[in-house]
Amino acid sequence: MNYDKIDKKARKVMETNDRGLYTVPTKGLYPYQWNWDSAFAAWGFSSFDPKRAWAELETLFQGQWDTGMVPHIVFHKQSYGYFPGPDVWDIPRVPHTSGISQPPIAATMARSVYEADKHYGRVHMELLFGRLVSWHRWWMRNRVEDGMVAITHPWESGRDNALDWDAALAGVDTSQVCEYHRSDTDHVDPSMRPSQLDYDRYVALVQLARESNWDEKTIAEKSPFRVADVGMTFMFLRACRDLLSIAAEFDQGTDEIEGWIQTLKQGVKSHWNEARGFYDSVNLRTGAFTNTLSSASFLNWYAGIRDDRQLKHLHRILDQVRYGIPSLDPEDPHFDKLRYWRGPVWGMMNALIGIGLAETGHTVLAERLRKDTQELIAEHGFYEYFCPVDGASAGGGAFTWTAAIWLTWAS
Ligand code: 2M8
Repeated sequence: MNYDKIDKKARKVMETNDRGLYTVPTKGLYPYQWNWDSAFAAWGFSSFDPKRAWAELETLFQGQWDTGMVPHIVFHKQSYGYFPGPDVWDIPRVPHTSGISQPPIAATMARSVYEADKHYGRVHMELLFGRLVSWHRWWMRNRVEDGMVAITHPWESGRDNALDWDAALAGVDTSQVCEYHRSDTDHVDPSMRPSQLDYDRYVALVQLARESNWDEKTIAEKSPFRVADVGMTFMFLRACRDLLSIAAEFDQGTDEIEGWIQTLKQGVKSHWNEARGFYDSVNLRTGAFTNTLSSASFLNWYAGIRDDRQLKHLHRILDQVRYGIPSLDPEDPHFDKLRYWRGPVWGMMNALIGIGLAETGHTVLAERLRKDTQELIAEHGFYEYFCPVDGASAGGGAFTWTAAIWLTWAS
């Protein structure tokens, strides 16, 4: 396999999705700037163009609200063919944005971008640092409960139709959902996307938050959906550690961030599902575990939590599928090898899990994940996700974050 050629293709994917100062995840299916996709994109750009990498992050933060929240989509330019667009969110600000957030990995990726070229990055980091702190503060103030990070919409998790959300979504009333046309299934086979019932519930939750004027307290009181997402807690804890390291290097105060890390480390304990023997999400409306072993459960090492109790699950799963790590345990009755976040393997999740494993000394496992991902991309292309059983490509093609992790981690 000629990796130089694939490197070139990866850059080409990023260039094709480049809209000047931000990238789209892939053209057609996702025509706007997405939050954590852009963080991955910045990391990818840092391997060949630091200037462009910083622009990606800085453009994302143009969407930051006065509250500190950084939205999951920034609608810089109108583009038809995606639902829900800016008219549905209906938020009076420019640039237009969605009203919910997404996994806060920007501090982690900003640190990587900075470390790739400290000389060029210094001034950019100085400018971005305060914005990162205010976003993290927003999470701590509004979303951290018992040290765990709560999501108010499945889209916030980045793992839209993960099984973790099913029980909480069952309480969402869809009787008042307006008529709408979902565009995702115009681009991708519906069997690889969330169900219609899922979509109705997603839209109902957007309507509820819009009627609450996007006020966090009102949403917390009114919404039936509030889940402590194990993936979010791990990724946020990791991001706080990275923010702390930046703060120390730039002679900024560290006490507040250290406090956040302590709180989140306590919260990690509440994610441990003793009966099932894995880290799990918690339905905050009932206090019940979701009993879901997803790829996000394996982000503990990435968060700096050196706990090997899940290794037996990791080995079992890797023995069961050819390409790890699937987004849902293949032994779960809901496992669906091509349906989005209910079975497929995602390159960027492998990258995060693999980095965590490598950092904590599990080098053989980390290398297995890297090789699996390398093979998937080299043989099938820069797809959004893949079948963990036979590697078949799935979802959107020419995907930014798949190209980004090729350039930075998989190749
Ligand atoms: C997917 O989510 C969007 C909604 O945000 C969608 O399906 O319409 C998820 O995979 C999410 O994690 C990702 O950021 C987004 C764009 O790639 O697509």
